[in-house]
This record gives sequence, structure tokens and C-alpha cells, in this order.
Amino acid sequence: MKEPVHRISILNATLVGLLLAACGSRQVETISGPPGCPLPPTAPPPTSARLLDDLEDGDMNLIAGDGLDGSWEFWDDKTNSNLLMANSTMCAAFGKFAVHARSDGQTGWGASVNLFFRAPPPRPRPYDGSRFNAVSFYAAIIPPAVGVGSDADANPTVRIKAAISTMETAWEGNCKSCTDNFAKYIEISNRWQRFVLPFSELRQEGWGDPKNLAFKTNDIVQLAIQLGQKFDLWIDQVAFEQL
Ligand SMILES: [Ca+2]
Ligand SMILES: [Ca+2]
Repeated sequence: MKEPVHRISILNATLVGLLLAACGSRQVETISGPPGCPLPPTAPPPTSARLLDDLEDGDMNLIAGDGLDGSWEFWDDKTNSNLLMANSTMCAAFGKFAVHARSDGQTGWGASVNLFFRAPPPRPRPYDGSRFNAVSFYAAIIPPAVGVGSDADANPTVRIKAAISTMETAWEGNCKSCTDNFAKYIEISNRWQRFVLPFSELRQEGWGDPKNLAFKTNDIVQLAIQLGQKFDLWIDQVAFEQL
């Protein structure tokens, strides 16, 4: 039994040698991230007007200065003790750290990842973002079908609501029916992608009171990324933009 195994080994070694010779000195492109992580972004991050947080300080605060002193807040419906929301070193788009939010099933309204521009009190507290006209961030999901030994070609996406609140829509703001924030829906896949929320494209859904509001750039409160009941989402590199 030993001889055939030995011969196969030699054949494999020869094949590997031929392949290496064929490759020459060409650089091999990385096509996958760590197992269980999103696929890497296809390009480095563009220069932004003002980086809000890349998570690289390992904390839950944004990069302070320019009147900004807020922090990340994770909100959920308290229906699942397996909910995870953290600054994690497992799967960053850039650097080592990124926000990770995962739940195997909420039963209420779900959960949201929020980045507040100002620290309370009071809550909410406005920030004058009129120097900017958009917010950008990187996001990716881990779909159930993607992982070790699974079919990465399935490439499902998840549609989620990304929003900016103002003093007229934020929770406990100047509203009778709050959190109908200025939103846009985005399609997130298992590859890290950059998403841009131009302020001019954000709209209320129309169920809030007040509604049909104009977006007041000088009165913004938070970036709110609305998750559903079941999710495995990563967020990194959040910034203000001047497009
Ligand atoms: Ca930080
Ligand atoms: Ca990062």
C-alpha cells in the first residue's frame, strides 16, 4: 500500500513545482478575508472631509474635536440575551477594529446601531453639520449561507434602513411621534462596501409627527442604522463628507 501513496506524493510535488514556475513572481491577490468574515473591500477608503470613527482606538467614542464628542450606542428591544453588539477585532474593513452587531433572533422591533454626534446631556443634543453634505460608512453582512465550507456564490444581500436624525425626529426630540428619521435604504452584501448618505437624498417615511420636514443640516443628532430581528452586520470607517 505504501508505494502508490509515495508515487502520488511525488506527482503532487511535481505539479506544485510546475504551478509555482508558471506563476513566477506575480503577486497573488487576496480574494478572501478571515473565515467567517466579509470579503475585503476592493479599494482603500477615499479621503473623507472628516473621519467620525474608524474604531481603531478600541473604544465606543467617535474621534472628538470640531464640536464632536459623541459615542456609539446600541439599542435593542431586549428580547434576546444572545444579542451581541461590540467593537470587535475579528473582521475589520480597515485596520483592526470594526463594529459588530449580531442576533440570532429578536422578537420585538429589533435593534439599531447608532453613532451620536454629541454627548448628552441633554438628550437629544444637536450638532451643526452644515460644513458637510453627506455621511459615509462601510458595511457588510455575514449571510447564513456564507462561511467555511458553504456556497459563497449565493451572495445574498440584506436591505436595511440607514438614517440621520435631527432634533425634530430624534428619540425624545421635538416630536410627538419620534424616530421617523431622514433615511435611505441600502443593500448590504457579504463584501465590505462603502455607502454614502447624501443629506439631499434622505427622506422621512411619513408616519412621524411632524412629517414632511426639511432636513436641517445644522441640527443633526445621530446616524441610526436600523437592523431587523435577525442580523450579522459589520460597520467601519464612518465619516462626514463634503461631496
Ligand atoms: Ca472610537
Ligand atoms: Ca477600522
